[in-house]
Amino acid sequence: MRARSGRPRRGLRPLRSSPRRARRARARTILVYHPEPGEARAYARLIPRTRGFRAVACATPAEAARAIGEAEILYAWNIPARLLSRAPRLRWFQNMGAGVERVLVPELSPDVRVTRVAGIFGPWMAEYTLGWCLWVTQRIERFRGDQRRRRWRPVDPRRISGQTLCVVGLGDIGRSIARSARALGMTVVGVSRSGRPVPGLDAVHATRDRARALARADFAVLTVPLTDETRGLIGRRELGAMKPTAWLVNVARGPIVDGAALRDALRRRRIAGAVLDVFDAEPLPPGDSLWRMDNVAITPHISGPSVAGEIAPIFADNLRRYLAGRRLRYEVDRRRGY
Ligand code: OXD
Repeated sequence: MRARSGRPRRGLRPLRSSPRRARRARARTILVYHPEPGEARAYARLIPRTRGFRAVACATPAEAARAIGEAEILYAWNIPARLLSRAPRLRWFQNMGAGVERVLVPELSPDVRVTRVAGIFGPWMAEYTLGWCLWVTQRIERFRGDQRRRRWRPVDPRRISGQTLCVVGLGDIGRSIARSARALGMTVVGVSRSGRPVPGLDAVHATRDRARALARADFAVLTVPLTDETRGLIGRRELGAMKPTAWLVNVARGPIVDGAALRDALRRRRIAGAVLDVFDAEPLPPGDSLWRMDNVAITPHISGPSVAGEIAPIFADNLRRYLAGRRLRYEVDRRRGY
């Protein structure tokens, strides 16, 4: 998630956001945590005024450590896990992103409800995925290189229409990518736990048959959450099943792919290349061999940016539900991990 604040919407009045004020007051506390101060304030400003509550915006672990003991609601991105064991009043954690593997840690009490963001990243990630697929089929890298050398070397682009995209993970993000790919005339095959058919997809395979789905792909995109079940989901066997002309796009999480198997497949050109937005370690260390591979495109975890203005309505709706004792939207099943 790359954070980008949206403008405060009209009608929402800013909440006071000083940790000291919050500690003094008796009001119930919504702790807003984001490592970028401007973002923390932007998210806090967009919380609807709610009687009896105040929002405390924190951008450093030290600030959050002072306020977390009071927090009943945590609205956060990337809060250090150690702080979660110091939150005796915490009842609800609204994550500002889609993936919750860093939230579901032993430090978080099992009684805390966790919600995530869904329904907004799909269109961003569809544009990212298809943009990079078109980068391949339109041979953009080659023509830009030729331009830099003032070389005139005609070669036809390839049509993306008719190519096969394999979408591994058919949650809202995967389905959004699938819809956009179909609109460009691609054949779309999916992989899901159940393998149940999904309208608009040409075929859906169960996870255990993922190698068969990947074998059909000209492009494969990973959109599954990181859980015990999906760690290492794409390894030597799956990469070995792919066509040597196929590209892998990872917008999910680095550890879903076996890193050694991926580097090996890329080095030996077992697959044509990879577009990687996520990594085991982020930022990707400067010495990592992926930086040097000419069949790898690297982006710094930006495929699904969190924009405060897009996430605010989800939080506001959940806050209303929380106060009314109703079911929260996008509540995480902590046993399943998403
Ligand atoms: C997220 C992310 O989880 O961007 O939303 O990584």
